[in-house]
Amino acid sequence: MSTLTNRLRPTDRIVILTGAGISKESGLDTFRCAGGIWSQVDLEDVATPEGFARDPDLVHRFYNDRRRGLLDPAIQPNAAHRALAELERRWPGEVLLVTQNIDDLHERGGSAAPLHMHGELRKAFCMHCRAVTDCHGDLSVHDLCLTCGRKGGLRPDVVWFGEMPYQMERIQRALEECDLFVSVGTSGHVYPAAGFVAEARSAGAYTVELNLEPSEGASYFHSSIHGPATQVVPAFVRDMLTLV
Ligand code: BV8
Repeated sequence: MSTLTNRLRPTDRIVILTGAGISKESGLDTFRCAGGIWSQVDLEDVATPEGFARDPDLVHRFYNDRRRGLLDPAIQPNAAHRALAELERRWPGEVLLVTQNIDDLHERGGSAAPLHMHGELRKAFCMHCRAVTDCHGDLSVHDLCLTCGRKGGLRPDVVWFGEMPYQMERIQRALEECDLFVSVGTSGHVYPAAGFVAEARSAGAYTVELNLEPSEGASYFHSSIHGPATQVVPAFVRDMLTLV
């Protein structure tokens, strides 16, 4: 950490990428850990446009269950979400929080505007008129779009495999310009997110991984701090804020 704090200035720009690991201690499953989501259901069936075309009811059930799970009072933002929100608030330089997660725990933990590159569970997308609307209940093929009034076009506003993640140009610009890239709770398995560390590093950023264990992209990081997010993230933010 001293290497990092010796070289950082409070005006430096930070890009943070989070994955399912940051929400694990809040009670949400990850995807590729033992017993994770992709061990319970085949991603081809529920996280691809082809799967949705084949069986929209199955896909709606999959996302309805996860959306309902977010309403469980036991599911709350944790100390890692809150620590990143504090860093956003107190760091004088620009901080861009990019999340692969489709839950709303960053917002509920105090982050002002997380960039959901893989979309959001609590949003619906109409394939007829392309409107994105809030969605707090179940979705089905029988629902009418509140914007265009047509039926059968609503899907979760979630980026599936083979689909373009959101705001990629904005993310690429931030990676080219940042001085520090921090990855939290992601396996580094899914692209293009998994390639962000290499892009940031080649553009001159210092790169740090905060994860339970080395990710698939571990070799790209200047430094790694391994442990549960609710321990390593608050400690990392505390060290960073000694510079402010
Ligand atoms: C695309 C849906 C064209 C939402 C998801 C090269 C370049 C570009 C694309 C590709 C490429 N190679 C392959 C591809 C295609 C594909 C891909 O990456 N396939 C993989 C399987 C190889 N990518 C795509 O299709 C993407 N789109 O390519 O469009 C394009 C091309 C170029 C540029 C732009 C666009 C679309 C990808 C999005 C797919 N949608 N999900 C949903 O249902 O949630 S992806 C899915 O995996 C999740 O959304 C999640 O966001 C994502 C990543 O998973 P993680 O968050 O990392 O979770 P995981 O379980 O894997 O890991 C958890 C980590 O946490 C672990 O490391 C664990 O150790 C750690 N952990 C656990 N507990 C804790 C912890 N850490 C800290 N504390 C703890 N307590």
